[in-house]
Amino acid sequence: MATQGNDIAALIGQASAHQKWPLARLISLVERNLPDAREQRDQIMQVLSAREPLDDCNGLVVGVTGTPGAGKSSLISEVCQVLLGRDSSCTIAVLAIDPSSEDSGGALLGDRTRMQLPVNEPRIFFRSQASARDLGGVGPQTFQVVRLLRQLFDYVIIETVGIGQSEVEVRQLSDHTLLVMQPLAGDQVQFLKAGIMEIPDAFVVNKCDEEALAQKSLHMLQSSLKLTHLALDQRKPARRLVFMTSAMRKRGIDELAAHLVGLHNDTGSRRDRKAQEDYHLRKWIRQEYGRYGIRVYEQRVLPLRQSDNAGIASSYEAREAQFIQAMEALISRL
Ligand SMILES: Nc1nc2c(ncn2[C@@H]2O[C@H](COP(=O)(O)OP(=O)(O)O)[C@@H](O)[C@H]2O)c(=O)[nH]1
Ligand SMILES: [Mg+2]
Repeated sequence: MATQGNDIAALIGQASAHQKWPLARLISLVERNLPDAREQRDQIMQVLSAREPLDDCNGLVVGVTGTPGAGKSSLISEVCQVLLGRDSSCTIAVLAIDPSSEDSGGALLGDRTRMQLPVNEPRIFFRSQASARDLGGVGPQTFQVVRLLRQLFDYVIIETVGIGQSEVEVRQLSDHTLLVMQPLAGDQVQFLKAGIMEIPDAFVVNKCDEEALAQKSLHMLQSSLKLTHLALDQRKPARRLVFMTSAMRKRGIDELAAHLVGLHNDTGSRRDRKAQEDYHLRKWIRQEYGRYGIRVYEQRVLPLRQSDNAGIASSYEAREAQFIQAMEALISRL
């Protein structure tokens, strides 16, 4: 069922007031991958950007990744409660990506209950996205949902399961990534092996319910970090933030929340959103049309936009539409 322009403006008005049904409806509109879906997404983004430029400094997007069971959901739930408690105008959207198949109702339910988010709190919105097709779960539709949510909420927190590639993907979605680990679970060694210690912006060692265990884990992580720098022959080792938390005992949560507030208030903490858009547009083109599609994009779309001084600075939807036009023109000549 198509949604008309007026309806879209009305939906956005209601979603801005954080009404759950209009939010859910808008999300399903931007998630759709049918031919007429692009036009609707274009309309939605235009209404949103008329209110506030899409690449402006809006919501802070935080990616939370780590092995299953590390305590990501529990931690997010605690951090959200602290954030909401600190500031009565604070709004948060939580997007939980479930990489398992569509029939994983159990897993989704599990996460929803684990995240004991306040039920009748209008300032928090929870959404889960099942994505069986993309490894690690971060698909093109995730990016579109994040683009929407960050215009409407102060914080967008994305939970993804860390299975290698997804860490790279989540970085392309977020401004800041947190890697959640369990103490002494051998996670550090695994991450070291996988060579992804460089990806997170900060580490969280959760389940530090006991002081001794917490200290031991901190040392292990610090030596892992040192080794990574040696192994990868990196530039000067950057100081990596490590948070020690216990979601169960509510320890270290205030510090982590304060860190996020600091990032939220710092306009310099947002990653280049135009570059992220370009990454996701190319990813979609590659998925749908392969390397040929990328060549068409680079040769026919980017120069076109550059001539009017826009380049990748023009809107995602404008470049997407031009790409499709270029493909159609080429196909019609066959
Ligand atoms: N002891 C302890 N258990 C925790 C802590 N945080 C989470 N858990 C437990 O660890 C299990 C997995 O937590 P969950 O938040 O679902 O992890 P996720 O898979 O990373 O989202 C659950 O049984 C939690 O109750 C913590 O700080 N200490
Ligand atoms: Mg979880």
